[in-house]
Amino acid sequence: MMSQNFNHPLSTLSASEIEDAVSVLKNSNKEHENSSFSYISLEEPDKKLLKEKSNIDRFVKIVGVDQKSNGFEAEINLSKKELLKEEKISNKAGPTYTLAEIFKAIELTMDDENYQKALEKRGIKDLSLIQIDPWPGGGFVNKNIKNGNRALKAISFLKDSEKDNAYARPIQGLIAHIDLTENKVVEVEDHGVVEVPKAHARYDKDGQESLRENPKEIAITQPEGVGFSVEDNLISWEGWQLRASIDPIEGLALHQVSLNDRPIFYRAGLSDMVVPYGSSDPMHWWKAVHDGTEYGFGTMTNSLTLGCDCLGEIYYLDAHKLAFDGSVETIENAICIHEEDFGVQWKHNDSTQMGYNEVRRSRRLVVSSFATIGNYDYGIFWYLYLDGTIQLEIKLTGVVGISAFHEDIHKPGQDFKISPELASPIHQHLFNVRIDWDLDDGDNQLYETNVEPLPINNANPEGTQFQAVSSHLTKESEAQRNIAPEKSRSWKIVNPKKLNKVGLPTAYKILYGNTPTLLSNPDSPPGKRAAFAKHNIWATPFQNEERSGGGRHTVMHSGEGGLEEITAKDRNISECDLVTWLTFGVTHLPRPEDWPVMPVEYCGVHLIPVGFFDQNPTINLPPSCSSKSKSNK
Ligand SMILES: [Cu+2]
Repeated sequence: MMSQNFNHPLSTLSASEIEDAVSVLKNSNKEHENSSFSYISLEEPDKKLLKEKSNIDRFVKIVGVDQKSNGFEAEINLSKKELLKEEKISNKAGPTYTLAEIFKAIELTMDDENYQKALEKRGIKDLSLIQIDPWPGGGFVNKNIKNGNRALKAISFLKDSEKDNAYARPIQGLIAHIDLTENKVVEVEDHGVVEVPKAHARYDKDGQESLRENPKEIAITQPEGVGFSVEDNLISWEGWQLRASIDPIEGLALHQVSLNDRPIFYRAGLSDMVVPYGSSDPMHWWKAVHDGTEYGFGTMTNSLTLGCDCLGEIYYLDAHKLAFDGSVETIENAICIHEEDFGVQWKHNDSTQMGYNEVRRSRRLVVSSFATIGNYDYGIFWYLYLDGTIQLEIKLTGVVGISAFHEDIHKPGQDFKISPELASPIHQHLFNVRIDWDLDDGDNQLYETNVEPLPINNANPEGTQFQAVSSHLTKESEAQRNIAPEKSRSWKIVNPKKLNKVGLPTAYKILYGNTPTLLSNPDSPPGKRAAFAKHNIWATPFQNEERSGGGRHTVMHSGEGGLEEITAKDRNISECDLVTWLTFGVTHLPRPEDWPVMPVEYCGVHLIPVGFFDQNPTINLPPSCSSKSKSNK
């Protein structure tokens, strides 16, 4: 158990630290007895200070909404047990919704007469099986919501039993608008009755007609023990060192990632994400939720189950969070750490030496977590490899957005039939990951490389030649770039002061596969609110308070504080404490196979050493083969 004293300035917050912080806040300001809380987060110490000394005071931030529905942010010195400052947050760009607000929206909707009448029109009288899903009220704010008030929109589904999957039976056409500040439903939009779909679509085992036979068990065992060690939240493995934590907004965050005592990056986390919908369906066209800043992605982190979520020899880290009512909730097994075999690392079969075969196996360290935000589940998986590669993979699963299908409402290309009665709208999931680089312990530069064919001329008479062209991106405006697979475009983080054996600066490459950018019009509310998603890469000189791609507080906001504003000064980034903001994701065209629950879809980015090492860093791997493997011979 963690004691009240933290082990390291980047140790995760303990339950007792959260309790202390809440009592400091409530003792300093009695009004907070009735506040509801969005989250508590560790105010990470200045990294320069952290490099110099480890005895640093501990600071936290508590964010929430007071009884009058005004947002607040309080900074507390935990070491001195004192409230440093408290600020009101403008509700024009307000703090993350609290669970109390979500419950309130559900209750107000349930009790609303117009809502009940609209249900009656659909033949629904029993409210006990209605599921109401509140969605953020920003972006397209209902005309009856007063300027500066907090709001939610609610859509509904009908279950037929406790265990039913409500999403199979959407109540089409009905949207309730809730003013959280005024405590009332201000409008029930009704776009007309469409029959509630009849078919059920459960995804639990009891909901299936039959189950296939149990597949033969795959047991991952490590009879000699695992190859990694964990102390507090510090993880060590094969030369890698890093800390892992759950940030209430970003979810799984990595800190101080180094390899063989050479720093690579100081911090990486999901700065924001957005899920914009592209359908004209009245139930969906306005949706563009920022799951990080609007709902608190990290606060929705799952407790993982051994052998199901994580297979093999697992080390778990717990996380503690501040619940809306001021109590502490522990998320057991929030972060899963384990090793995975990853096929062949390198191989050569030398045909000149009678097929003499050298082969080494690859493995990776996996640090992962899952968060569920409404109907969707997102896995954040960081992989560290023996060859210096770092991979971030996001896994998307859960239940897609749905409507009761109607041929007058739904359009091919925008709405996809996923069952005879259901249509699912086209949409995107766009993630923005902020990486604060510290490559080889110094200031860094950013380069873009494109591979281009050379013109036919005397030097290239047959037109066979092509070349890589690298350019140094020296200003924020130059570093707002998109992928170009036809040019094998990539970006490189460089430490100009550290040279490798061939005399070139050490570097890491940012490599994407296929990934989209935002498809909403740039002048539309989602285009402005999620401007970070317009480019696959942005770069800025480090500023501690610049942490969120969409803006620090995005509830009801119209785009304040996001990357477009952050980079508006067009600062110099030619050689600095460099931060990159990487946007990637998927454009989701739902298919029948996504129903009733979506098989995992993957997206992400690779960070690959380029001249960071002088040769293949896995050349010294011993040629050991697994003694436990069996074959038919
Ligand atoms: Cu999707």
